[in-house]
Amino acid sequence: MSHLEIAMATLIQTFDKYASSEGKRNTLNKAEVKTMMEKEPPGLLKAAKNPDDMDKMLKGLDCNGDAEVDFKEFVLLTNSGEHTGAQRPEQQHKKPLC
Ligand SMILES: [Ca+2]
Ligand SMILES: [Ca+2]
Repeated sequence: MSHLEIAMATLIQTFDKYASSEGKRNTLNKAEVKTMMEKEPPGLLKAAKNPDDMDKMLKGLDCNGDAEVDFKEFVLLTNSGEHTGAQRPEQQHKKPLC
């Protein structure tokens, strides 16, 4: 497998692990996002370091406004981290992620 495929497989596994823990199995609710933030290594989700950041991030992530993060939204989150490196999210680009 290529690096990209491995990265994608890891994302899917991570998403599934937390998304299936409560409520809908194919979306992360706020509690599931929080658990993921706490348990996963910081490299995966560098955007959120404290609960306030997480709230903002969750709002920004939730493209379709259903208060849960589906896999597409989750991928946008991890991609935004990849592209920006140390930059602050509000500086990366003017338009929303979706
Ligand atoms: Ca869920
Ligand atoms: Ca959503």
